[in-house]
Amino acid sequence: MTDGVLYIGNKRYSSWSMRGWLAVRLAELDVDVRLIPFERPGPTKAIAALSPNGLVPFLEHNGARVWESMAVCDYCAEVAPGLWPADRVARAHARSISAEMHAGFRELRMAMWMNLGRDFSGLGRTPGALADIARVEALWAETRARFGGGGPFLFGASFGAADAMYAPVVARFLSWKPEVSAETSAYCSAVRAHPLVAEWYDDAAAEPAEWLVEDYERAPAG
Ligand SMILES: N[C@@H](CCC(=O)N[C@@H](CS)C(=O)NCC(=O)O)C(=O)O
Repeated sequence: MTDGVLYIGNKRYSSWSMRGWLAVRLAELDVDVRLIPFERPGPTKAIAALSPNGLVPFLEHNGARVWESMAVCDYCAEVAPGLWPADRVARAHARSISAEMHAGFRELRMAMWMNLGRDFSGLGRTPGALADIARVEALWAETRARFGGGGPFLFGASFGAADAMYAPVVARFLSWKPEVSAETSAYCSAVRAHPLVAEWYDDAAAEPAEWLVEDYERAPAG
């Protein structure tokens, strides 16, 4: 008997699920993970029926019901405070960049969706997506310069909630290969090599062919 359930969508596509799952795993919550494959056209009925906002991730843990990936990160950080930096100033910065991710980068998310199994090199470079990428690169560089000296992640040696919030952006950069700085590439490599990110990718690669969604597999017009 576990302490609850984390509901997620397809690992291949569901960027918000990836954030919630990473936070839950970093905090080592003892929950069952139930993956509900997306139906298209959506919304997915089984997700709509169980989750308060009709979306995943959705976490039920010891009586708590938590939806929205930022809330899942914050809940997990109550259990495992190390998910946010210990220092007040660094923690404020981590929360700010994570909230910026949660609320924004819409053009990037629309033009370069997450598909862990495809190489969409060179595609999706709309002006809005490129502007979002420039902002992501600037905020990663600033964060690493101020707080990341001790290791390869945003706040140094340990992969925390802010890295979890940006891991699906890394995944997009790896699939769509926009032109980025050497510093950005190094951060992407570090995130991709993290054992939990590697586990998520491996699970995504093992998903059955029936779960593939044609719209997310088709390359956009170059
Ligand atoms: N703001 C939400 C966004 C969650 C979201 O958009 N989830 C998508 C999957 S990535 C979803 O559940 N879609 C339902 C569907 O496609 O049926 C969060 O941060 O958790």
